[in-house]
Amino acid sequence: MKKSALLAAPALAMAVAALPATPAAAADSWSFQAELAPVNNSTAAGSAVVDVTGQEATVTVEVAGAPALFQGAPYPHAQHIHIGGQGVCAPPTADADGDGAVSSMEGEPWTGAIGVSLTTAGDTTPASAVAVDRFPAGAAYTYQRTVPVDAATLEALQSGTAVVNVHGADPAALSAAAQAKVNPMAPDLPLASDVPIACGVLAGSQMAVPEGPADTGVETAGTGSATNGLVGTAVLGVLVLGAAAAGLRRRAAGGR
Ligand SMILES: [Cu+2]
Repeated sequence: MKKSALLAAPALAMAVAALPATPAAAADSWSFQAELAPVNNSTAAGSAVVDVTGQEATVTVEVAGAPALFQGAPYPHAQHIHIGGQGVCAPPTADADGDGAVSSMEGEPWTGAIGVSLTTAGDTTPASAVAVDRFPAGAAYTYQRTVPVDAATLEALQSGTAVVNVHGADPAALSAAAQAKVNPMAPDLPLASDVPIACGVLAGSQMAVPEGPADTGVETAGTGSATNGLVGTAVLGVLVLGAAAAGLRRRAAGGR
């Protein structure tokens, strides 16, 4: 019995070693999701999905409960993928100047700087951080656009440190001190236009699936795991064949 197990083991090990390379078609595409939760005492919330293929990402952002109007017009809500920080939304304690609001600048050590500006048209680099005429506006919206992603943004997404921030607070919801300040990135606008109202950390669904022999189950979805399932069956086949062959050899040697 011991001998047959030993004979079967190398065949299994070889088959398993080939597993991680099998879903090669999925190697340059990933999906990331974030639940956007209210920050800075806002009522805004929603979700973000970032589907990366190669050097492009289709980004979908859904927001509801945001301030509707700003100076009588639909309130433009700047939205970005922040990268290079700690990969968390800024906590209330990030309010360094004590005005009751955590501005983008104050939150940057946590969220990171802007990697992608999720504009509705044109440029999507950090240069468009406050391009208020090219962001979705109003109390609720669904945004979808395919944008370029650079290496730094892709790295942040893959390491789980990319953070989606939606900006544009209701001035009336801020303290008098915060209301009196200007947006440091656009001094003709009030600080309120900069203050984050919803935030979420992007987590990769595919990244959560570990590669290796343990991942041959049927619980996970997608083409990658379907392939794994097939390979898993093949591994089992190899094992059965190996054991059968070993059994035959053992029987022949034993003479029974
Ligand atoms: Cu931002």
